[in-house]
Amino acid sequence: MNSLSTVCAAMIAGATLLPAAELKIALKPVAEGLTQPLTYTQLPGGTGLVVDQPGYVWRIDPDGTRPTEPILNLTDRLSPINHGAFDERGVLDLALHPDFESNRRVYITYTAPRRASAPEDWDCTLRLSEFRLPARQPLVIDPTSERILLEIDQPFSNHNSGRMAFGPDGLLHLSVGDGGNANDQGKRPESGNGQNLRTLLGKIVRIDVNKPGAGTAYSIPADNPFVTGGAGLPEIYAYGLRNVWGLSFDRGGTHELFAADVGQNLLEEVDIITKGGNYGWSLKEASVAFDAKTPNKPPGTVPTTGARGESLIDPILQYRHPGAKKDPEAFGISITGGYVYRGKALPELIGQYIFGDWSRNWGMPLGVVLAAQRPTETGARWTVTPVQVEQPQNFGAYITGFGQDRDGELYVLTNASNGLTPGKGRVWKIIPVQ
Ligand SMILES: [Ca+2]
Repeated sequence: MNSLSTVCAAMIAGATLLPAAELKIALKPVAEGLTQPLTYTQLPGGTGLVVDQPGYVWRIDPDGTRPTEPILNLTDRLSPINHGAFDERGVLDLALHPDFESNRRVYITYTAPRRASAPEDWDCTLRLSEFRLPARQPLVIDPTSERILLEIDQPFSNHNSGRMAFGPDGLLHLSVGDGGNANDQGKRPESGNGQNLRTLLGKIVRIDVNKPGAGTAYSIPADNPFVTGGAGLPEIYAYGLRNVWGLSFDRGGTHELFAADVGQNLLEEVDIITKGGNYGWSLKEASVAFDAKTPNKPPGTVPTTGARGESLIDPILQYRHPGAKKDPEAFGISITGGYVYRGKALPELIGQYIFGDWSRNWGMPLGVVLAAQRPTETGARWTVTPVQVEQPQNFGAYITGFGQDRDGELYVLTNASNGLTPGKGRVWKIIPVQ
């Protein structure tokens, strides 16, 4: 088979219909004319904030209007990005401080130009910064209020992750990608960042943003897993992750931390993150063994432990990429994490983890909304069900993120193109079918 017919076969496979969906939703437009929205969150009172990857934070007023000027423009602080093309750099996430109403602090992650101390052949520096959003009108994030908390150099342009979630402990959890390229084969000093406890690449870090530490703008929680013993960097909370795209705490239940980890060539996964957990990458891709030399052919022997004898934790769910054969459990090629639904409008979704996949195919906007149901049996995998978008019909978009409002209702963020093409990005609210 020549390469063109391989591509055609893959496109046809990606376009085949999903199994009949038991769950149905409608999407109500919230914002359009964006480029690639990655985050939707709400201020007290219902004003929405939307992160648009090329450098903007927009405000959606409670009446639904979006002012013509962004609430924050970070374009002059970003690393170079490929406008009009696929790119994983830019503004990546925004999170409100748990005490936002009193301190008006917001946290933003973005890719900054490579800092002077980074190796010359590395790409950019992931930056976590605090900003202030004063209560006065007009409501704008003060760009001069930036306080840089953490910088992590990135060897390649992709796999920056940079997703944030404040826990019930008040601590900031930040996912950091494995540094990119592919197969966890980084640049100097070495490859295998996911398992390397001397780098923050391929990790979830947990820090206290409320007080400075020794030589840092943040402090290390006393019970972080590597605070003592010297086995790893003290910021590390969990490791063995590739490129988490979607990090959220369940606002109900036992407040579990869900991370959707984008896979390499075969499998997408969701993990429930626990302190000190090793999630396997790149010894494993989801539940199968991984060898960077044969990324499409998992070795037969599946490793069960990391370098220190610790158990490798399997995902709570995983699914395959669509291939040449029809496969009802091959939902897409790049997972987009969401939230456990704790809203009121869609009772049938309560307690399910609502997420999606960017697309079933690289070249076609075939994003998929998915719901995962917790198993009744301890240790069993969660059951994944496709969710049918009934309205609008022909919902053709790449799914770039999910959002949650003050009431626990969920939002879907989309891009009709696979690149940073102005005008193709939208935000939708998930509502019942009318
Ligand atoms: Ca894993």
